[in-house]
Amino acid sequence: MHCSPFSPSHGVAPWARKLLIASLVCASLCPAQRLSAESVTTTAAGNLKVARDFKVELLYTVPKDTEGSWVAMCVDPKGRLIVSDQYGKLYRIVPPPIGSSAPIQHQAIDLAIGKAHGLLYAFDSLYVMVNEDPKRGLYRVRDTNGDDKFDEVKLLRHLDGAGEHGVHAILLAPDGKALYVVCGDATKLTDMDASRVPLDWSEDHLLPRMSDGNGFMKGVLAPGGWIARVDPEGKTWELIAVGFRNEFDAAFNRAGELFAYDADMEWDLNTPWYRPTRLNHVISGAEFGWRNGAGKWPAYYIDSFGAVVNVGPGSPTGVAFGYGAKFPAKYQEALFMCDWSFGKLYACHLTPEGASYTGTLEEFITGQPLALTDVVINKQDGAMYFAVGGRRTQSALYRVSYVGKESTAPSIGEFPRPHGNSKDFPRCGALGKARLFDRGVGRTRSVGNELYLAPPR
Ligand SMILES: [Ca+2]
Ligand SMILES: [Ca+2]
Repeated sequence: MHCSPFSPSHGVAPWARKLLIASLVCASLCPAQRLSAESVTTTAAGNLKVARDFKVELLYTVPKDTEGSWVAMCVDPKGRLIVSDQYGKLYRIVPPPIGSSAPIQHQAIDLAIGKAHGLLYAFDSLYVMVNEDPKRGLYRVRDTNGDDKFDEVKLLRHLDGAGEHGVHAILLAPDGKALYVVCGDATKLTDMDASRVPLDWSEDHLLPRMSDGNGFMKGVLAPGGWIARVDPEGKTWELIAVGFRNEFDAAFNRAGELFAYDADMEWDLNTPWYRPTRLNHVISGAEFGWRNGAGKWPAYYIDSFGAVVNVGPGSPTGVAFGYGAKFPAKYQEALFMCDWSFGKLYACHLTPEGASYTGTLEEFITGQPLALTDVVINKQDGAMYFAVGGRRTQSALYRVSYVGKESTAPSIGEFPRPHGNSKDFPRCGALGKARLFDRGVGRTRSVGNELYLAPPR
């Protein structure tokens, strides 16, 4: 359908077009390093621009013909990485100790599972968000006999959403009791047992809409990309937020607040309705107002919620907080955000403001090409790992460690909740001040200088 993934054969796929834009930009700036879907090669660590006192190692160049191109990663409790080929298998990787020049050890996980955009090790299981397969959806993979080899694959819920706008990430809930599932706008909503989002979305247009260029995903209407909370057995689903374009990944901060890095529609550039790629603070019950073409909600709509940071053109992929990294405190607390098309790994430094946050972006690591797909922190060795690849391009695994003199002691984690966050009154939006409503009793309420919006109809 519409947007098959990192597939070079689909010229209308947004990432394909972005690659072209990146290629044109690159061609004008650095003719010797042109980027194209067919010719992306591995960039040596020494050719990357890296934040001061950080070191990057190219750990592994993925043999494209046999192991494909890696787009998702997670870390297991022993500090091993599990990665997924976009169109193939899962692999388990033992990275060499930091400072050692030994090669990585890795092996294929020989089970009928792979083709994932999201991986998570939790509840003594590997959760896999299978995308490029007719049997796509949320899976649980376990080692049932304790021999350190996975042997059971169980489909928890089929999800209807293929390709680059389909089934994406899976996260552990901050209370450690549930999972959060992240899906792009081509993923149909699955049956929900509950919803924090008022179930009354519509296209909400007064004037006729101009559809996306070339009619791209014309039939894909509200609510767009969505995030749901799911129990570890995959049985009970609760809708948390909707209205994203294509948030490939998301992450919780220490305070339990969720952030998603949403995509833009690059064909909207220079139109009044263009929304840049942006970091959204995913508050309970939010509707971020993605709509096809000219119908999308601008950030100033009172019933939407703006961005923590507007990033600009790009292709958002993996995100991760720096918690657990042996980095200076500033970077332990940063949210790392991968941009696939422009080869930028941002460190976003967040500051509470009102009921939400503001953030400043730092280009932590950049390269041409550096088609970033996912980033994780390995708490066992305190290093960051990131993968490049996607759309069958040349893939590789890199490691980032801190080699400067600042303390890398665990940050004390004083990451305050934004003002106005409470269990009883989930925030539904903010433009400077908090605007909350009480879904529990269904009435409007104001506290202090905060305005609580009317309850859902
Ligand atoms: Ca086993
Ligand atoms: Ca990820």
